[in-house]
Amino acid sequence: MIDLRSDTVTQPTVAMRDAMARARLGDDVYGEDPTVAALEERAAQLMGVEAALFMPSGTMGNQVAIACHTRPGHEVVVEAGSHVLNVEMSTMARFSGVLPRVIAGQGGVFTADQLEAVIHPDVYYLAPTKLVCMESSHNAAGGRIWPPDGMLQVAERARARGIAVHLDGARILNVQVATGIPVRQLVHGLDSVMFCLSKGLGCPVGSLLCGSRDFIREARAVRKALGGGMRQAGVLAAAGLYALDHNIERLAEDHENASILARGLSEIPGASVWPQETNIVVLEISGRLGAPELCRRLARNGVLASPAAAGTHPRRIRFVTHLDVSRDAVLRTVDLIARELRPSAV
Ligand code: TLP
Repeated sequence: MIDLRSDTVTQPTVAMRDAMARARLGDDVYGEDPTVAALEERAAQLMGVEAALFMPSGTMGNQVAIACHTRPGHEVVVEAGSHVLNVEMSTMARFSGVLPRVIAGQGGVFTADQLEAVIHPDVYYLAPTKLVCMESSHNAAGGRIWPPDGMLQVAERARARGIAVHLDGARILNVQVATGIPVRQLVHGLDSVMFCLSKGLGCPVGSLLCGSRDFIREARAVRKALGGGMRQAGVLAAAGLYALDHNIERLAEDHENASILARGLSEIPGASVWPQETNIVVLEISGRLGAPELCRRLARNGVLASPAAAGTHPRRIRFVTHLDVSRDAVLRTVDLIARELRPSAV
């Protein structure tokens, strides 16, 4: 099987499993797991912030950040296609009691002026705008990178209005590798950043929430309240340390494979491809065959891909490259799709 549904499907390598098996462990709820502590310190250094907290998932990382930056009744500014808005099961309403204020961005990105336009003035009868969330790379926009200058401008405008800034940086290390800009520079000046180990970095589980020491102290309590206190979690953190040592630079291969895939698909009649910047490729198909049917046909031939945006768009398919997908697998995928979309086949 060639599994292009997501970069979450990667299997830990033998070397990663070996690092996990050798990890020194303790009870992290007591603050006694040395491997978790080492990972958190490493993540904080990488992001250029004071502290970090190991999270079971990216969703929990984002939602704990929202809970810490807001109080019930506040508004959170998000982009229309963002993961926090669309794929986290309304958790910001469920757990934090906040309302999303949605901006329709372009390619997942909005401007400082668009932000300014939705910030409520400070009057008692309007909900206070307290947080803005950005996402880079942007999943639903096809792995698009939020241009670093634009991100800085949004953050500065937010800060000038007393609004905190959180980055859903599930794939921010893909952005570092694609742009060549060190991640600590990309996230400079933000109040919190979540990044995932369980995506292109190849870990079985885990994300990190990063920010100031005070923010992380509060986040630790909220994580525990949500049931996210983990015990001998060093066995998972060891995978994270291994990934930060070995799997960042190799993301360039995933980007290269995604670009080969994008180029190959764009040459197929009846297919068009969104601009590809990192490890996600979105294909749009015209003709009689819809995305669900094409995915079924691909699966029968050993290639897994997902209808994009959880199937809400019937003609879009998302492909994600990762460390278990070779160049050869990508070339075979292009050939298969070309065959399936041949006018005589559809
Ligand atoms: N994304 C998953 C699915 O939920 C769509 C995927 O296959 O891409 N932020 C972003 C930008 C994400 O893409 C994801 C996961 C998350 C947060 C949540 O991470 P997890 O799955 O660890 O809760």
